[in-house]
Amino acid sequence: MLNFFTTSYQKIKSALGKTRSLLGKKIKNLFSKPWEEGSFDELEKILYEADLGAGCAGEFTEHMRKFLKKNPSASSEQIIESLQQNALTILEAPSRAVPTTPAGSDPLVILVVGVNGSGKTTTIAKLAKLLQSQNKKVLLAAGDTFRAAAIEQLTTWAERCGVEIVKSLPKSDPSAVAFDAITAAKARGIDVVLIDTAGRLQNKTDLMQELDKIKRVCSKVVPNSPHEVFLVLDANTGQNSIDQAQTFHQFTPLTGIILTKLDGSAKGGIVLAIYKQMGIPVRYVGIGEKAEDLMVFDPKTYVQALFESDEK
Ligand SMILES: Nc1nc2c(ncn2[C@@H]2O[C@H](COP(=O)(O)OP(=O)(O)O)[C@@H](O)[C@H]2O)c(=O)[nH]1
Ligand SMILES: [Mg+2]
Repeated sequence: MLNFFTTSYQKIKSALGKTRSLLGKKIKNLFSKPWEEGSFDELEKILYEADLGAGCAGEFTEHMRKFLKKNPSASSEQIIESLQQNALTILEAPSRAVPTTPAGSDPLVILVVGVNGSGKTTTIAKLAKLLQSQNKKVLLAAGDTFRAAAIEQLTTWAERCGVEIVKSLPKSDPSAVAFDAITAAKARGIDVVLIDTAGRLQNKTDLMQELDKIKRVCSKVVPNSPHEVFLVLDANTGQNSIDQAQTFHQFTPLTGIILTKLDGSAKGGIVLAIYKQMGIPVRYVGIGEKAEDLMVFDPKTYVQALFESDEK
């Protein structure tokens, strides 16, 4: 169990446990054997299995080839460090995301999208809790009007976190909910509005167009809003999450990705593949089902934890 003093490094390290057992230990074993040509293929395979994606795994292997040519007698610690540095270079490359900022006293409007079950509603509760801890006044908009249960779920979270919620009847127009929520937020001096949406499959054009309508309505109440569009992705989805991200991005330019269920996923390397292929930053990671199980994504901590094996 995590205790109160657990650092964020330990938290991310433990959330990446499954991925690390695929990656860190295997890489360490690989580099403790005499290096030969076949080792490059082995390295690429290890990286691929941790879901870094073919492009990223290939690039890392190429990087290693150059590094070892220049530093033929590098220790395994130096090699790991060089892999970490390469990963950091990927995560710190310029991003394609263009968030906007609210003007004057306007609330910050965040639209949360993603497929069913990815963790949108839970993540909204977690974000609300995080923002509250920064003394922000938060309001939730129950924009997933598709199922009554979704509205109830968000209501329960709002009560638990002690934040305001604007909701409507099941099957009502989600853009009307967004309109009411942002209007209320402006009137009540709210700092951040978090809009939940129905889980949509990325191939359902009508649902994607509904997102477009929500966005148009947002910008009518607060110009340039939504300021952020977060796509929630389940880390277990692996490479398919790149397809999801690409399709969503096409319909609704994303400003960030929230990767949920990193705890228990062996595919934590997907963060690198997403960044490499999409250029959209992972902003937060979900590491459990409770309201406090959300972390601001920090590339340095992530990269360090990802490649570290337990034995020093
Ligand atoms: N282990 C774990 N479970 C999560 C995380 N985020 C969400 N879940 C669970 O995933 C399930 C679906 O979440 P929900 O928020 O309802 O997804 P939505 O359909 O996208 O709104 C719920 O059982 C959540 O408790 C996470 O970071 N870790
Ligand atoms: Mg939901």
